[in-house]
Amino acid sequence: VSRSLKNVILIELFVPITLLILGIYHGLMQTVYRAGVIHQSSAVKLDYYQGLTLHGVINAVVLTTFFAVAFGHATITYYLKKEPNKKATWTSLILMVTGTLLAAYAMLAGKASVLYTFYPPLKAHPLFYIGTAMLIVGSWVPLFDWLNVYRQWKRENPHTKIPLAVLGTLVNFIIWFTCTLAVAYEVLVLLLPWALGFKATVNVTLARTLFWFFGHALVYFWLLPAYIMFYTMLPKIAGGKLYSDNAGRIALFLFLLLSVPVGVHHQFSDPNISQSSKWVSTILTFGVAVPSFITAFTLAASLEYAGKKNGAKGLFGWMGKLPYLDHNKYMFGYMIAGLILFIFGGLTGIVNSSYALNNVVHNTSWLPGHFHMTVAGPVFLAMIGMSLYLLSALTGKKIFLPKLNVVVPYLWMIGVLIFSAGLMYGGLMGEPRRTNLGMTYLNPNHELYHPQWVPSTLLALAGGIIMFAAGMCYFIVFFGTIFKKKTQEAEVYLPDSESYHDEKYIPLFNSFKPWIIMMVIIIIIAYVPTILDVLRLGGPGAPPHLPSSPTPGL
Ligand code: HAS
Ligand code: HEM
Repeated sequence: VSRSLKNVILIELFVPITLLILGIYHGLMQTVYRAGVIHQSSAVKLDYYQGLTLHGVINAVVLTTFFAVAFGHATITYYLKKEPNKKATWTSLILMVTGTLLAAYAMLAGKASVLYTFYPPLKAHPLFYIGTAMLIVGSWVPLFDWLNVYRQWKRENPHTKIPLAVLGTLVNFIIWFTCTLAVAYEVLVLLLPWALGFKATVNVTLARTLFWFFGHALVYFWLLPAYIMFYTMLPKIAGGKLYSDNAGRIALFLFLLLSVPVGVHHQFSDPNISQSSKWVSTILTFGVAVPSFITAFTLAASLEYAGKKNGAKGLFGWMGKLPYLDHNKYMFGYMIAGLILFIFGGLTGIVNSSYALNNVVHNTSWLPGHFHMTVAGPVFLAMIGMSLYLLSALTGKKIFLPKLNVVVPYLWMIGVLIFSAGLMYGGLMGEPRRTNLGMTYLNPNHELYHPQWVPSTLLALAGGIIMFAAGMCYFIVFFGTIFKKKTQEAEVYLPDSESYHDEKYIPLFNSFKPWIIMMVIIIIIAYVPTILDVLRLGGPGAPPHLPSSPTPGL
């Protein structure tokens, strides 16, 4: 790897991990507000919603986008043995860093407390929207450059299977490019002119719909770098092989088909979208769970094989023969802890997507319970684990405090399980999300005091404290590694699993075109009626109400 690319990747890891200190601090503060430990609207000069915005944006938008680009550079370079273009990598980095600084300024100045979903009627300072747009455009640049590198590789290797990690990276960024087109339109055409004062009003329902066109594909953009690691690295680190290479390909292409057209499942309660569009969204969402089920069974089979290779006997003996605490194989811990969380994250996702059940959980604290077991579970753990791995590989420095490092993911996992259990238990009793409970419901001196939410919020607080402790241990290891002396050759080596069933070359699983065409068709089927609904029912005034339908507007 050239010095230039090394520096780009290292900066792309260093910037978000440093900001993460602020992001994790605000996570803890959220549990403190919610449990009613403090009864105030701000702490350390930062307002409640300002803190929640910083928490969501830094952890779920900045960290994930920077990491996906850095990891993409690493996988493309390692597997295709060709480096991305120098100018493109630096242009992308500069755009992303500048955009992040602009958005960070707006948030820290208290002028953009619009939450990480930033749709109206909440309004931010124009710099927040400009910064976000720059971050997104910066992350587009590598895709077009990687596609060039890929085409060149394909010409030289016409009948070779696309390496799974490269397939995953390209699928992920095609999803990302497609879904961000909608949010770019939302930001540039609807929000920015409104924030700059050129337009007095904004179409809230259209903006929300465009946001969620982006918003659910976003979660798979977060997930796929972790999936790439699970398919290509986990089996090898565990001591075995990937059960089936084709299973990985099918799962990745199914994500390409189904990640975007499911956004309406975030809008089941929006009155301006018809029941039929919502029903289609439920069915497609069940569909997008399929590649994760395929992944669950493929990985379980791969781990079983590894455990048996490591000497396990009996039906479940393999579970005991995996390198959970081997500090030389610490990435195993970061991945398995995330996978265990994802079993619960996935099941709760299916509850959310069931149209009728969604009524019970929507906008309650059940939701943050769900997504801390997904984005703050497999995604976050894989990302911070791999950041450490790349840091050590690219600088030639050994990990600082390896025995502490190996327990970090398990500590985090225990924290998340307790934290999410508290939030979900509370959610089923009606505890709202995005609410400073300490001001009212969790304040014994307030007339709205809800003592039945005391146990659930205390449970979430206990989990939050454990997660915070795990986060601090991680920072000690990460920054400690930066300050160590270089003791080994600085090179990128990614553990690359062999396949147990290495199926022969099948053109359909090695070409993007047919899948992209199918993706566009499914998006049209799901979104044309939805947008028509929004334009028809989401105009000015209250939505029409028919007594025959319990949902207004249909
Ligand atoms: Fe979700 C809301 C439905 C996956 C993130 N989701 C959210 C929000 C976030 C989020 C951030 O339908 C909140 C947005 C907001 O602020 O309003 N979600 C789903 C479904 C899935 C799903 C069906 N979500 C994710 C992932 C996320 C994420 C992944 C982040 C990365 N979600 C919803 C819905 C809503 C929602 C509704 C809106 C709700 C509302 O009302 O607002 C599926 O993709 C999940 C499929 C997953 C599985 C699990 C497979 C299990 C695996 C582990 C295997 C373990 C092994 C280890 C092999 C089927 C792969 C075994 C070894 C041993 C040793 C034991
Ligand atoms: C929101 C806690 C780490 C992503 C929240 C909420 C709490 C919380 C209590 C607010 C729930 C609400 O009132 O609606 C924590 C703690 C963490 C942590 C204690 C660790 C110490 C993370 C990580 C990620 C993440 C690592 C992602 C990588 C989010 C997102 C939101 C959120 C996206 C939603 C913000 C919003 O509703 O606008 N977190 N969190 N969190 N968290 Fe975390």
